Amino acid sequence: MEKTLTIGLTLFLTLCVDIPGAGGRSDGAHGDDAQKRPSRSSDTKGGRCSYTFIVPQQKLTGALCLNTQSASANQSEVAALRAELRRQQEQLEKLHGHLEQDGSLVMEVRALRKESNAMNSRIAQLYAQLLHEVIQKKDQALEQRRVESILLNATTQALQVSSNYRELEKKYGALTSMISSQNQFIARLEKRCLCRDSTQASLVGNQLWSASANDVQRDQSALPPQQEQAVVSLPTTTANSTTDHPFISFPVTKTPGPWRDCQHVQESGETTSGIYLLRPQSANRLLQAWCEQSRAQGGWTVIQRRQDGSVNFFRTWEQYKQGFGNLDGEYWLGLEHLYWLTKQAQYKLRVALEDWQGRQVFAEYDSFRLEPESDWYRLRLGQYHGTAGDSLSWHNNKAFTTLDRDKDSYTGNCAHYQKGGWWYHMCAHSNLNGVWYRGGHYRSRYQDGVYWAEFHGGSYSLKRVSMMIKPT
Ligand SMILES: [Ca+2]
Repeated sequence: MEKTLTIGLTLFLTLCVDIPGAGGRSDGAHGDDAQKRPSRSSDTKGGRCSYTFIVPQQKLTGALCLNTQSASANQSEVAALRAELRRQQEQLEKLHGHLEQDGSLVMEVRALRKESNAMNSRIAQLYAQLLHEVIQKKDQALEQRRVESILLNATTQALQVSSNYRELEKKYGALTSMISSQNQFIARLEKRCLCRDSTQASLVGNQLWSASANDVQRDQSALPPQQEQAVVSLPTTTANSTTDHPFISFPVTKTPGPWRDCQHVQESGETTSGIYLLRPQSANRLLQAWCEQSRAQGGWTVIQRRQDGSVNFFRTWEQYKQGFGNLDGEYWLGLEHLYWLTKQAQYKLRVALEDWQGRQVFAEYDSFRLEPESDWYRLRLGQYHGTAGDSLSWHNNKAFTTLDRDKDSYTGNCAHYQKGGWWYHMCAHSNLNGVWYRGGHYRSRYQDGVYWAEFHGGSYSLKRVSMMIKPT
């Protein structure tokens, strides 16, 4: 039997037990014991005793069992106590388990803290690295700005130099023009003075002219030494019966020019071959050209000449358009000039060829003109007659092609293979603007010599060639 008592009560129990043979005196004999048990009071009246237990006030958490009956009751109490003990032990074990769990948690927390510290350290390291990189990038940006500034300065300087160069060119052009007019003025003065020694006077004039014109030409540096010598040992104008030998000659003219073409020059009474100033009708442009006044009745405007390989003919459209080379040597007059010249009248073309054995032939076409640049300076050619054979009629009605402008009928660019601009078909029966090979037959991967197929075939590079035009 179990009874749960509430906490905080003072339990007062009085038990009355009948003890036979036990007198009250005995209590008196043990009065000290009574004193020693302050919580006990006794009442001996009627042979009954009573005990008073004063239980200290305490908090009872578990069940309180009271057994006053028997030993079996005590045993059950013991069993209950044991059960209680076991239960408390279990609780203890649980608590112990909790404690252990708490311990592992602590360990885990420690590990986490450690990890966190490591992470912090790593973050600090990364931050330092980042700072370093940022600083480095700033340095690089500064360096880049410095280089850009240098580049800008260099570009400005280059532009300045270019501008200066253009100014110099202008001044040079003006000086050349001035020399030209002075030369004509000298010539007129000479005539007024009725100076009989015209040969000497013309020599002076020629020297002035040759000095200026020689510089005007772009490819002057390419002239071979013997040609430079030819300039120095200038022949007299009366000796200019042929253009076989390169020389400079600016004749003293009766009229100042410019002329429409070389036939106009001839009609003006000028009979000396040389460089003259021309201005085609309706063309607002001046040009210089070599006038051939001795061969084939004269009056020929030379539009192309090859004789020593001193000028490179592998050039761009713009250069073929404007002309290049040396007027007293190898040159190309220029497609634009040709267009304006052949626009003013009907012209014929004469192609003069000479091989390495000195044999000279010619091919003439009774009409020759070019279409404008918008039609790629297309060739319009008349009937052939001559001694060289016809190697140009195949190119009639063909556009002009250069290394940078492919207008030919071939899938590739013929100018790349033949190393010069021409009115290519697919590709050519003739090309007088190819590579000037010495000695005639040449070895090359391509058919790129100066050739006229009807005269020695395509693998023979001619020694001298010239193309000239004249009104019919
Ligand atoms: Ca082509």
